[in-house]
Amino acid sequence: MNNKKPLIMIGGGGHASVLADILMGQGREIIAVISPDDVSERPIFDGVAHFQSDDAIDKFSAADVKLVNGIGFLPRSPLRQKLYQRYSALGYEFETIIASDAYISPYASIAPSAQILTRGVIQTGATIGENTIINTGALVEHDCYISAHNHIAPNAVLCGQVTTGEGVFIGANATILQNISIKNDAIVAAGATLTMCLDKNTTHYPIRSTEKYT
Ligand code: JB3
Repeated sequence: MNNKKPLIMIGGGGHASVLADILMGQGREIIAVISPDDVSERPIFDGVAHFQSDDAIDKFSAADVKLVNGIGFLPRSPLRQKLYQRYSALGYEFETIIASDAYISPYASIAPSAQILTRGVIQTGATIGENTIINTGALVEHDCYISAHNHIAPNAVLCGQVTTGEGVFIGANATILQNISIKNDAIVAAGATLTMCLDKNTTHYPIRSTEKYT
């Protein structure tokens, strides 16, 4: 019997379903989903109480439950962070999620509320900030420092000593070379290779095959 607190899922879409899959596989109980959109199309939420308004959280005491941030993080979308901060300000705690088949070095540091999904790899000396998603199959190499509210998308590769500011999005299959720093709210597009530091609020795209790689 799991003696951990029951969970409330914030959001009921794709990201929430992936997290619910991991958590239910670990024996955790999800007692409610809060999302304005219908969840009846998602069998994983069958039998879970569904509330459409965020105000429904008032039905649950912060002492008795933990929340799961089931809102994904897409470039320039503040919703995930906004809801995290709203609920945190109300005194609710977000669960830290580590998939059973993720690798976390004993010498890595994972902040509470971070989410390390299936086959995520966090190597020695790496730090993962609060409310950050390390998505399926993403690799965070030794001594990386990933700040709060980042999304490292599926199969992204961060070589050693990469650092990011808050709100950074690194797209699926992107590669970041070692010692690169990426400033707040910057975006590395899916499939891109980043070989130089990236300033805040800027976006780096894959080199088009017709362009000479400089
Ligand atoms: O790329 C990958 C592997 N996953 C993506 C993820 C990182 O981001 C995924 O493919 C999607 O692009 C996105 O996942 P997400 O956020 O689950 O997207 P979607 O399936 O559209 O679900 C959004 C959920 O947020 C829906 O259930 C909405 O009802 C809910 N939502 C929207 N606004 C809200 C609010 N929920 C609450 N509680 N409050 C809101 O204000």
